[in-house]
Amino acid sequence: MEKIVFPKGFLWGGATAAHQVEGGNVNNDWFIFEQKPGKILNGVVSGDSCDHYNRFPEDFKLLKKLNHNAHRFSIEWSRVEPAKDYFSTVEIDHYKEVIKTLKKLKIEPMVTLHHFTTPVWMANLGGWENPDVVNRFEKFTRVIAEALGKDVKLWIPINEPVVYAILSFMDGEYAPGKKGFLRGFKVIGNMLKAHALSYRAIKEINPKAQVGFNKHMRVFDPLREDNSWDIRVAGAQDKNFNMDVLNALNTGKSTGQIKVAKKDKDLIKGAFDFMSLNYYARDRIKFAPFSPGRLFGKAVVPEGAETSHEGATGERPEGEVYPHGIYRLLKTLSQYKKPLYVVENGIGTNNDKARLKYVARHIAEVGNAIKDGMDVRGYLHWSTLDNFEWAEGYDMRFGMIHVDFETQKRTVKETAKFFSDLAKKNCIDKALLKKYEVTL
Ligand code: IFM
Repeated sequence: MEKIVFPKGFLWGGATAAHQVEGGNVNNDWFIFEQKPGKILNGVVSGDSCDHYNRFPEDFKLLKKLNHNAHRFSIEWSRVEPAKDYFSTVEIDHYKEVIKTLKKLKIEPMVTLHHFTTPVWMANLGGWENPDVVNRFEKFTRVIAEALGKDVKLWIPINEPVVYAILSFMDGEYAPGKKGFLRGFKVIGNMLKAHALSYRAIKEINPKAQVGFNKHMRVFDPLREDNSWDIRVAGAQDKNFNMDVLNALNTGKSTGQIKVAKKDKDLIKGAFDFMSLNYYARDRIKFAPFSPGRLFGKAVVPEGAETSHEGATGERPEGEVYPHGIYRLLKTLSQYKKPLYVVENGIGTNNDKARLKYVARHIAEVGNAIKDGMDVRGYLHWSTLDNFEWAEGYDMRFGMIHVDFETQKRTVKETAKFFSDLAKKNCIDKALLKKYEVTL
């Protein structure tokens, strides 16, 4: 095999989100949601999670040992602003310390400002359905950027806006558990505007900051390649889930169901310095005449295909493991002519051999994308630590590092060792693949 070499300075690391790892988050809407029966698999609550709020110094030292040079995490809005207009200096200092610790270890911080959780006070005002959320989020952004801005180069205002709108406001599976098609699109519109206000606020405070738009993308291919209905609905899902929000951001114009007010055109148009991709799996779409809510398509995993979160016991629909998908999506994102980062990619499984293979194959495809001229600057794995996987609770494990939630003991999995060797070499070569007994 030909060696797959990554550019000098390429970012290697992992990603987490506050509510999934910190523990003790009691001022956000997820905390309220978790207490309701039947919302989380096996009735668990996030509780202490990985206790990363207290253990971050040791966790970061471990990441350093594993040759990570970047780390994505989120700042919990409900900690920093636990009550409307009250900003906690204690919590701001906590995140200053988090960033200082990373910088000391020469691990580049990438900061997310909203990752699925909203302060209870904001949720009580209607959360992301209330148009005022955009001003509230901008205010929170300004407080953080003023306090921490000079030490952070890479920012992501909002994690996965479309996924959030679907799961939290259309399907009701995530907090705050609301349902409704139009409601979901209203939320995407508000998130797009909030992203743009946050983008401009961060740039005003620190013009050198790089602020990216985050998109969870899936590959939608027809289940039956020659069936015109499958082709049509797969295309519609790709447009609706992947492309509309990206094109609304790029042009500042309403696209598909996403409405952008004319007065907001200049605010939104081009409000991103990089695109950040979260990629997990492919959906093979079959025409489903009785599924209007899913644009008449249904995702079907072809028989014998590897699935993206084997080992899960939950109800979550599975996707098909499809490493070349990451290449195809990076190519799609290249049309916006901005740098690209993969900021989530992983598999929820207790089988670490399957994870290692998944990671190796996806990273190889990222390497191929770079070789073919795409400007990819980093790969951050989801996730560094096993953590609270939202409605799936603690059963679905995505970490490179195993966490025993009883004792808080961390154990490095083989995948983490593979990743560490790869980050150190900055390439995939025969010796690496042989050592970990993996084929591409
Ligand atoms: O755990 C989530 C994360 O919070 C957002 N992206 C997908 C991950 C795996 O489901």
